[in-house]
Amino acid sequence: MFTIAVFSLFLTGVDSTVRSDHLCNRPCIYGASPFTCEYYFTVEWYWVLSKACHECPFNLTDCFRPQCITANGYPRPVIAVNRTMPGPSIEVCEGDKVVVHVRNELEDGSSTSIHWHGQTQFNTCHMDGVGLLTQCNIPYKETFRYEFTAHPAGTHWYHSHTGMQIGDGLLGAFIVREPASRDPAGSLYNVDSSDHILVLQDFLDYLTITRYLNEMHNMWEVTIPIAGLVNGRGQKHIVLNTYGIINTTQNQSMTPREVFMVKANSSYRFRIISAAPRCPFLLSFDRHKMVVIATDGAPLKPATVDSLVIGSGERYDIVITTNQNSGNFWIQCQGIGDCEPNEGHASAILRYEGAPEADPPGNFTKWQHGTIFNPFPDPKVNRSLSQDIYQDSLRYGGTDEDYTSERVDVKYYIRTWFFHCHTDGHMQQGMAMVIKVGNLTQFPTPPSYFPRCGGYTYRDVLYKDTTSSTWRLHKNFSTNVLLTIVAILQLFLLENPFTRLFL
Ligand SMILES: *[C@@H]1O[C@H](CO)[C@@H](O)[C@H](O)[C@H]1NC(C)=O
Ligand SMILES: *[C@@H]1O[C@H](CO)[C@@H](O)[C@H](O)[C@H]1NC(C)=O
Ligand SMILES: *[C@@H]1O[C@H](CO)[C@@H](O)[C@H](O)[C@H]1NC(C)=O
Ligand SMILES: *[C@@H]1O[C@H](CO)[C@@H](O)[C@H](O)[C@H]1NC(C)=O
Ligand SMILES: *[C@@H]1O[C@H](CO)[C@@H](O)[C@H](O)[C@H]1NC(C)=O
Ligand SMILES: *[C@@H]1O[C@H](CO)[C@@H](O)[C@H](O)[C@H]1NC(C)=O
Ligand SMILES: *[C@@H]1O[C@H](CO)[C@@H](O)[C@H](O)[C@H]1NC(C)=O
Ligand SMILES: *[C@@H]1O[C@H](CO)[C@@H](O)[C@H](O)[C@H]1NC(C)=O
Ligand SMILES: *[C@@H]1O[C@H](CO)[C@@H](O)[C@H](O)[C@H]1NC(C)=O
Ligand SMILES: [Cu+2]
Repeated sequence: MFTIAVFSLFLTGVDSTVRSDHLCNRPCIYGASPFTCEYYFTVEWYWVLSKACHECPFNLTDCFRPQCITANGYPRPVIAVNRTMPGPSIEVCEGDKVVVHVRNELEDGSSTSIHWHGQTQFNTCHMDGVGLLTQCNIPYKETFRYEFTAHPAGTHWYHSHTGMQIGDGLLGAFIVREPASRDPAGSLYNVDSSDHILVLQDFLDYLTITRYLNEMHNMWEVTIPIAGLVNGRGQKHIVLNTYGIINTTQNQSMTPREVFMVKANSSYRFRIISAAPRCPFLLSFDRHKMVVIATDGAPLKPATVDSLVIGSGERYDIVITTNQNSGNFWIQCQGIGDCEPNEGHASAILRYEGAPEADPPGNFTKWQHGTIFNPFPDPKVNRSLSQDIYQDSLRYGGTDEDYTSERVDVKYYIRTWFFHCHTDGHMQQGMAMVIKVGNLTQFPTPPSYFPRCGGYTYRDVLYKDTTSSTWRLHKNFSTNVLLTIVAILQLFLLENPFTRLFL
C-alpha cells in the first residue's frame, strides 16, 4: 500500500530540511488531471551561519530557523535559492505542468540558469536550462520563466548550469512521483515521503572558482579539504563563541547533521541524489541493507546490497526496512577517489522514533564492504570481502541489447571526460555537451520571442554528406549549439574511465 508518512514537527524538533510544502506535493493518482505547479525562486549570494541563524550552533533549535544555512560550520559565501541550500524542493506528479520563475538577484552582476536534470523536455528543449547552450543566461535583476511538463517520473534534481554555481549551492531536489501501482517496485516500500530525500554535496571552505583557478594555474592538489554534506548539513568545523556575543556557557559547538526519522517495522523509499560536483561517494546505512530499485528515474530489478557507489549527478532510489528495535544509526557517505584522502565524507543519522536525540554509538566507520553496488575500483576496498553487483545486470528489458546491429548514421569518438560534465571546471573547459535523442517533432525551434544573445546559435550540427548519403557532424561544432540527434549515433569510449585516477 502506498502511504504518505506524516511526521510531527514536534516529535523530535527535527523535520527534513528538503521537504516541499507546495500543494503539488500530493499522492499521485492514476488518471487524475495534472496540476500546474508554480514556484518562485530568488537566486542570491548568501552566507553560511548568517544572522538568520541567531545563536546556532550554541542553540541547536536556531539552526533550523528559516533562511539559516549551517553547512558544516564554516562561514563562507554561497549561491542560494530563497536562502536555502539545497534550494526549495520541487515535488510533483508525472504529467504536471511545472512553472518556475527564476529571479536573478546575484549582487555581483553574475548571470545564472537552472537545468532540470533528468527531465526529457520533449517539445520544450529551450527550457532545458543550460546557459549559453539552450538559452541565454539570465542576467542580473531579470526573471526567466521556465515552463515544461514533468517527465519522466523518478528522482531528479535541478542545478545551475552557469559557471561553477553548482558547487556553491545552487541546487535542489526535483522529485516526480507516479502512482505506486505503476512502479514495478511499488510493493517493496510503504512510505515514500518528502522526509526521505537525501541530497549529497561536496563542499569547500571557499568558493569553487578559487579551487578551479588554483588547479588550472598553480597546482593539482588532492589533499585540499573537501567535505560532504547531506541536505546541506554536516559537522566538520568547530564553531567558537569568538567574541562572546552569545550568552552561553559553551565556548564551542558544532553544526547539526541531518536526521532521517523512521518507525520500526516499516519500509521506506529513500531518494538519493548526488549533487556533488566532484566526489564519488560510497554510501551505506549501518546495520541496514539497501534494496536498490531505481536509478536516474528508471526502475531496476530490485537488488539487495550493503553499500553503493554514487557519482556526480546520479540518483539512486533504495528501500530500507527498519528491522532494528530502535536506536540511532549512521548513514555513511564516504568520499572516494581523490576525495578519500582529505576527509571527504558526510554522515547523517537514521533515527527510530523514540530513540534519544543523540549520535549513534561508536565512530563513523570507513569502508563498509559487503555487497557493493557499482563498485569503484578503489584500492581501499577489500575486493575479497565484496560481492559486486553492477547496474547492467538489473536492467529491465535484458542486459545484452545489441545496439551495434542497429543502423548507424553517425560514429563519433569521444574521450572519457566527455561524461564529466558535472565536475566543476570540466564544464568550463568545454567538456559539456547536450545530446538530445528523439525525433525532430520533439525538438521544435524555440518561439520567435525567445531571447538570443552573443554568439549563441540554435542550429542542427548534423549535415547530410551528399557523396556518401550519410549524416555527419559539422567539424566545427562547439558547445554553443544545440545538438539534436535525429539519426542513430554510436559513441565509443576511448579510455577506461578510472585509469586516469589511479595511474
Ligand atoms: C521563494 O521566495 C519568494 C520571495 O522571495 C517567495 O515568494 C516564494 O514563495 C519562495 N518560493 C519557494 C518555493 O519557497
Ligand atoms: C533556543 O532558541 C529557541 C528559539 O530559537 C528558544 O525558544 C530557546 O529558548 C533557546 N534555548 C536556549 C537554551 O536559549
Ligand atoms: C545569560 O543567560 C543567563 C542564564 O540563562 C541569564 O541569567 C543572564 O541574564 C543572561 N545574560 C545576558 C546578558 O543576557
Ligand atoms: C573552552 O572551554 C574549555 C573549558 O571549559 C577550556 O579548556 C578551553 O580553553 C576553552 N576554549 C576557548 C577557545 O576559549
Ligand atoms: C516489530 O516487530 C517485532 C516482531 O514482530 C516486534 O517484536 C516488535 O515489537 C515490533 N516493534 C515495533 C516498534 O512495533
Ligand atoms: C573514535 O575515534 C576517536 C578518534 O579517532 C578515538 O580516540 C576513539 O577511540 C574512537 N572510539 C571508538 C569507540 O572507536
Ligand atoms: C580482505 O579480506 C580477507 C577476508 O577476510 C582477509 O583475509 C584479507 O586479509 C583482507 N585484506 C585486506 C587488505 O584487508
Ligand atoms: C515523434 O515522436 C512522437 C512522440 O513519441 C510521436 O508521437 C510522433 O509520431 C513521432 N514522429 C515521427 C515523425 O516519428
Ligand atoms: C561550420 O561548418 C559548416 C560546414 O561544415 C560551414 O558551413 C560553416 O560555415 C562553418 N561555420 C563556421 C563558423 O566556421
Ligand atoms: Cu545535471
